[in-house]
Amino acid sequence: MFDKLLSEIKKNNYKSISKAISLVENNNTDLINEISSYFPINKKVHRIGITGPPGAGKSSITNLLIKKYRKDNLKVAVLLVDPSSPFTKGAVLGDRIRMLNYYNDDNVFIRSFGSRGSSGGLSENINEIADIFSLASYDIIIFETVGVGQIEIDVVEQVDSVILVLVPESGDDIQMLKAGIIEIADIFVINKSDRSDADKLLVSLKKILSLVSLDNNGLVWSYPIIKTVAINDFGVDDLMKELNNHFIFLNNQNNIINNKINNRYTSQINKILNKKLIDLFWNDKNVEILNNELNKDIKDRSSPYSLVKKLLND
Ligand SMILES: Nc1nc2c(ncn2[C@@H]2O[C@H](COP(=O)(O)OP(=O)(O)OP(=O)(O)O)[C@@H](O)[C@H]2O)c(=O)[nH]1
Ligand SMILES: [Mg+2]
Repeated sequence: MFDKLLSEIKKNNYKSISKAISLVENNNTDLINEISSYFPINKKVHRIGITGPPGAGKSSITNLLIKKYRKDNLKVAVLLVDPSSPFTKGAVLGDRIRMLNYYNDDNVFIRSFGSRGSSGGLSENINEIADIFSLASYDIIIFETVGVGQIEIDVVEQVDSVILVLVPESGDDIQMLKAGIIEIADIFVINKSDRSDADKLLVSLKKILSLVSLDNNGLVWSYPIIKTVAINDFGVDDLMKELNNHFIFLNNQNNIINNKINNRYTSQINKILNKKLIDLFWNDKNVEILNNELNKDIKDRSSPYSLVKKLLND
């Protein structure tokens, strides 16, 4: 059914890639199944997540990474998960304009996604979206997300290497570290290190990292902290070096990459199961039980828990 679309994707046809992504994002199961039938796709795309608070410099860093990867003749896709906050819309527009530098480069694909209102279409189908880029022979996919909401965390959890970008002056960053992103991050960046207090953050970050047990199946990854000044292209070469090191690390330490792959696989199975089970569950009989309850006055209804109990007959 999608033979033509898939063969165009293999030829790196921008429009076809874009169309396939939209279809997948809207949970087009036919296409998702066809993509799955190519599974496993051999080409290893390095999936990079770059996350951090609004305005930390994620896009500035991403822009430099694109430039540097292109110098190495690698194909790069950048997927921006738009912040849901209306306050940052201007910045998203800015990202688009800055990234228009690559408009004429067929080997750079840039697209932004709304994280609100897409009902998780992106985060639910990250694997399929990554597979589309594998088919089109991309080397790198960068997912830029603002590290706040669940959807963003869901995205970041499914990549190979996670960069957490922090800035010296924001106290909230430490809050975010507590919120669990620190366990997901592989590389820490202190951007805007041209400002004072970068070293203060470096010290507290080191302290926090020494407290949190970052377990990678007993294998040692150094969790580098890199100071950068994106506007001067300072430190981003080091970041790229660490990204490459991390990818090599993942691929050398078989049990780790397998662990990541296994987690991804399991989460995909769960995702499919959730959907199928819910669809199966809502047969006519169960819909009737729910409707009966809805027809009652609110004060006469069973609690949601007891109704579920009744629905499950337990
Ligand atoms: N002083 C200084 N400013 C920087 C640095 N890096 C980025 N900026 C500026 O910070 C602002 C935000 O940068 P972006 O790259 O758009 O940040 P972002 O994290 O992508 O922002 P959102 O996508 O809106 O969350 C821009 O005005 C940049 O020019 C830096 O190292 N030093
Ligand atoms: Mg940005």
